[in-house]
Amino acid sequence: MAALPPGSLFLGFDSSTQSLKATVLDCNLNVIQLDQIHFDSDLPHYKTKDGVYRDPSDSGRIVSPTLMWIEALDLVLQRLSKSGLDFGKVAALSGSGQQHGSVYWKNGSSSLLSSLDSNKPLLDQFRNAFSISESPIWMDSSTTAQCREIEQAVGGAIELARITGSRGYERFTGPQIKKIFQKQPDVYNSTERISLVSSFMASIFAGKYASIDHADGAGMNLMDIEKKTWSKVALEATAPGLEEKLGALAPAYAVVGPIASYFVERYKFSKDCLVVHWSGDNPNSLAGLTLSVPGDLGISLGTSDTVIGISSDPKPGLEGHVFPNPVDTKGYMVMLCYKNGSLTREEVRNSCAQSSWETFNKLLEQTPPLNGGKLGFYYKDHEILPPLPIGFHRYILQNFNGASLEGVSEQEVKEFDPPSEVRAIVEGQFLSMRGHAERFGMPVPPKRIIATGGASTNQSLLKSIASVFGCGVYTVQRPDSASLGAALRAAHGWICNKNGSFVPIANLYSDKLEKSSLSCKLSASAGSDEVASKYGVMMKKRMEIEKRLVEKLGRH
Ligand code: XUL
Repeated sequence: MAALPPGSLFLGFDSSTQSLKATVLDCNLNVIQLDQIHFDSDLPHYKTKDGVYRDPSDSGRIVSPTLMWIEALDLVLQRLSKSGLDFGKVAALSGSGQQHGSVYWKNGSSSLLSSLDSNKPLLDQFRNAFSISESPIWMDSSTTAQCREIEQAVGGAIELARITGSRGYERFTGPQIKKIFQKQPDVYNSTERISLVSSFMASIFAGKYASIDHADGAGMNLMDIEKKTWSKVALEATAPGLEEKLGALAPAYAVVGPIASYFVERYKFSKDCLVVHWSGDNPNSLAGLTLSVPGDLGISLGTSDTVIGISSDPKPGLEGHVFPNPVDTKGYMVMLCYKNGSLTREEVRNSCAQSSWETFNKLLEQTPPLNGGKLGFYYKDHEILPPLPIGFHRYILQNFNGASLEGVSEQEVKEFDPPSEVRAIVEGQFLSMRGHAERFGMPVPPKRIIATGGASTNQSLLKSIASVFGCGVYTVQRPDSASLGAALRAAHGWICNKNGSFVPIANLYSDKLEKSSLSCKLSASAGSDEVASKYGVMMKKRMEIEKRLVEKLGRH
């Protein structure tokens, strides 16, 4: 097998909701450089809040300006160059896109892509390239009607999950495309190509339309996850002439092509630098966390909180998502996704802990596990799992001793004291993850949990995860596993290309994992089995209350 050439570098990006990050790995898989563009503060003229626009006139509509992502790309390359990165050494690049978000290329834009002028910034050249200037993103929840229509057309929610890996979800790209087709047919008809955020960024680097990869493609309610082709019934249920606008699918480890001459001339990349297909941030995190056996669970604590694991024989159902594994030819990844992650924790921090994480952590640590039976549901944004609207719901469990639910009843209350509120949001989020992971068939208890994402640097949160799940929690050296995973996948794509066929990703790091930036360490030991079992009882009650809330308030 070919080895990574000495002196070569691999560049990974993460085009996420709030920022564009870049991570550079050397050929020993050590991070040598990082940079980040924060949309709200570095590009204030777009006037985004948390990288998005929340549309007050259309409930649940959440979008981001497509051009902002392009401007961020030019800016991050300039910053990397200023801090001394020799782009000429980059053998391959790849990236992560926030999943599900979509970009609509106007008729005629393919010739624009292939003829970029390296004397001009990217932004100037793409101003007229899109038929829609605001890309719908994963936070959008305005397509419930389209989800139900698609489910019905293919034979029901379970059938859609069986084919595509997920039932209809508002943020998934198929329902978003259907809404555009229904509400703005002219716009749909003037679109020659629809990209995901991932394939959109790859297209710019390659100077031609890049395929959607199998892992991110599974987040659209459009791909047959077994055959890894577009599903005819799902396409038909969504919009006419769609297959042509989506282009062919490709494995994540395949190469789109060499980098476009624009980047060779403007940033001095080598003309041999390969663009490896970009994928979703969660699939790339799976790669970056080196999750490899069923029972390894990844928990990403970011704008969205996600739980990811791997499975050789997944059973898609009404809960969670199944995607092909981006670094394997056979396996799958399974995932749960929560919209109310860091931003909601921050809201409670601001109202109960004087806007300070230090105070928040102190309050968390001074309250007992199980919170004296106080249980909370906190949705600052429309939640995905469960499908509930904005709202906070608080309960006190009467007669709760953690042994069984016999004689336990709940009383709804208006508020908790600040310390209880802090513990209630933290325990509530992790209990929900445990409950849904168990129901989705992820191994219980997990063998180990690897935590990542911005909030995984918070030791108090890690301790809570360890005690709710009853297993050790590990952390990687860097919390940004999506851009690290993308850089690793760039190296993987390079090796597969050199080899002329797929190479298991473990071959890249088997002899050097401990010495590389991919190594992980135990950050919180498993809590006591007794406490974990009491949390198990509390979790059952939580799932009961959640079911009732969904029946009463949920999106159907
Ligand atoms: C996953 C999802 C989010 C985004 C965040 O389904 O919607 O995790 O990928 O970038």
